[in-house]
Amino acid sequence: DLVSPPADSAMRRREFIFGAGTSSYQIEGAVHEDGRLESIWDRFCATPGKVLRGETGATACDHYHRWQDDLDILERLGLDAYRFSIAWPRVMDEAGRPNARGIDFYKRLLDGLAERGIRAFVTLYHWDLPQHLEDRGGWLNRETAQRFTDYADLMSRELAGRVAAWTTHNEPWCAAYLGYGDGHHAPGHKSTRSAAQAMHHLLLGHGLALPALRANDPKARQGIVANVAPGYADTDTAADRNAARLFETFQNRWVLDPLLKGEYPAELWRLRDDSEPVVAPGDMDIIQRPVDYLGLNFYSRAVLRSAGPDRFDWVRRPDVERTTMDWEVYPQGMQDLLEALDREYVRLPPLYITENGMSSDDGGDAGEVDDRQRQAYIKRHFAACSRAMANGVDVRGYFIWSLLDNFEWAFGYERRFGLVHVDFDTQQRTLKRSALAYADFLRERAAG
Ligand code: GBH
Repeated sequence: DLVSPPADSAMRRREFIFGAGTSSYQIEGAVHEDGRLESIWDRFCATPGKVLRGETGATACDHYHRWQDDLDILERLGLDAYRFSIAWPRVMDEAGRPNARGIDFYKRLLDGLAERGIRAFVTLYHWDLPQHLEDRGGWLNRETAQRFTDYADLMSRELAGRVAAWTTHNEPWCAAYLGYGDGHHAPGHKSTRSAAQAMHHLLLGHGLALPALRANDPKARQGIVANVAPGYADTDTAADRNAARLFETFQNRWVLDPLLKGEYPAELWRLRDDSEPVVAPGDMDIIQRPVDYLGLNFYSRAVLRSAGPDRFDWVRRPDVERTTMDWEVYPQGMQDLLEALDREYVRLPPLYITENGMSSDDGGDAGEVDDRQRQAYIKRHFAACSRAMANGVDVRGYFIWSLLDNFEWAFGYERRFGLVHVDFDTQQRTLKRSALAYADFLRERAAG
């Protein structure tokens, strides 16, 4: 089969978790139902020019109504775990009071997973901030970290006992930098100073939420998910090697250093003339509170060359395999990065690959979806992860992004990451060959 780790891989051990992931705004739709409030992504999508072809998450995969079918697909695939996110605007009103109808949706979903023997990895924040909080400054307002803690406290009280692992934030780098720095994501601010401040408040919210999650749901694991990418020097010169290092500071250390070392890398504030965030006394101790695990989302690598002191440029290598996102397929990068993080961070907790996958043109036909590029992509990344594990890196699980073709943020519906094809006219789901091959491997592992 074409989607499986190598025969001798530690990933074949029974306790290693295989799953797939989604996020609320990308799949749920039903944006006006059961008291859901507006999110920053509803507002961003309604702003002309922000999302390709003006597409929105208003319907998406209609998962809010089709969740049972989607759980049946998870069961059919034989997955150990499902990673999804809760839509904050569904579960609290503007005064911070619980919205029972919204919360009930997630209770039904979690019960449905339990009935099928599938563990839940639940993300609290996958970018859909309630718009009323953005109207008060969003992540630029320190108060939002406190509101996030209230939300985490409420969810972990309501859903305690049903969740295997809580994730505070998905990819703070994207939420901070794409949302407040370059403006490609909601809420669409463009200022590097804002990005640094938004990042600080996101991380502060993470740290503040941890004690509540632990107290309310002591059997669950608590962690955070970061997007990471290794940087490679275009040429073997000191200047290009430094450019690669600066990229990794910007992309990886900006998030991982405060979490695992309790400090921001000082050189960060020289890159692109960023300015330091306002940090109150004690904040860094809150941010570096221990977590049970770190989730890593891995897609590609970057190749960099120097563009002067403290400056780097991306280099587009010709003649390499790419996905329809135009991201290079470079599995070796996963092994290199995992091993580098293992060397770099003394306090590195157990790891999960919480996202890995690719977008491809799989054709719009129902019936058979022949996505052999995805099958090969997954298999090669499984092998890279296995090599890192053989060299001592503690990886506990692996989630493919994504279960379903879905709303790919600023790119709308054209970039298809799913193991399962979705026809967005009919909402018909079709398992792609990658999904069938993944299921074959999981069945074989369960039997053996
Ligand atoms: C994830 O973000 C999101 O969590 C998910 O919602 C989304 O659907 C999925 O990925 C697919 O986009 O030159 O290596 O730096 C992805 C974060 C950050 C990954 C920027 C690619 C640029 C390529 N992305 N990164 S690289």
